[in-house]
Amino acid sequence: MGVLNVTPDSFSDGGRWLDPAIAVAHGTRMHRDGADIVDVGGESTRPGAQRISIDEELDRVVPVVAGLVAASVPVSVDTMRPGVAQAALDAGACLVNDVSGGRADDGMLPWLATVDVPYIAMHWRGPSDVMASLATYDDVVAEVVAELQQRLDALSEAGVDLARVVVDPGIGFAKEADHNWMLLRELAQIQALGHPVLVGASRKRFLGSLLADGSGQPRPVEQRDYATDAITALAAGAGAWGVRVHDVRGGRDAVAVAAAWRAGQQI
Ligand code: PMM
Repeated sequence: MGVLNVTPDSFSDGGRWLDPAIAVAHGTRMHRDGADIVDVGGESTRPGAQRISIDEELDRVVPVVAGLVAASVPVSVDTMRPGVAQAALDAGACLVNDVSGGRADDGMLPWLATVDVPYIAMHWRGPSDVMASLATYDDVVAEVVAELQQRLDALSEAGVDLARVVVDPGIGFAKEADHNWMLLRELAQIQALGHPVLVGASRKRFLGSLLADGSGQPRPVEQRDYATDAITALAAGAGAWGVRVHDVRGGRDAVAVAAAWRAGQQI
């Protein structure tokens, strides 16, 4: 899954793809480079980010979704709002990626029951402006698994067919670095929920701190792709359904290596 943030303020690619034509060109390039799907988001979720209005989100997202669909690129929409998700589906998107797992908007789950598309439910504890204060766990893996299970139960109660639900541990969302590493180490426990698992670690802050220089300066965002590729290879090797990355070429190579490694032959 290639990341396409049509926002002024996302931590990695904020401001680069605000012009719809440039965004569509970049998304098309990611698809050509091997992204199976391009994930279009109009609202930044970086730590501390403020919410934007639905009109602003629609203005950012819909033209880009439509442009990519016109170029035959499979598109997912990264949104917490059912109104934006519906508009994106109307424009041809084929998957809904909700970082709040339906918790940010009470209308998401009832709406989801009325459509028939795959849905990614990410582990989320609260909006970006407060999530840092919610990163408290006794046992991060057990709690994330339990909270994802609650989302699956809520989805089922709302009438959503669970066969179309992907789960995501929400790397970096109300998580400190060691929470992220523990969740990655124990990915099998997320997979034991019985759903495909998406991992979104690309260029995130915990990679910056892992690769800090001698004086403790974090590795800059644009120099975190090799580490991201290592996570992709390990996640794919562990059987993740998908990875959400900015640099698709490196990610694709990492997936190819993991697939050959698992198969014991070139495939
Ligand atoms: N991370 C971000 C945004 N959307 N969606 C899913 N399912 N999983 C993630 O980990 C995730 C996401 C934030 O990263 P970005 O600013 O690079 O988009």
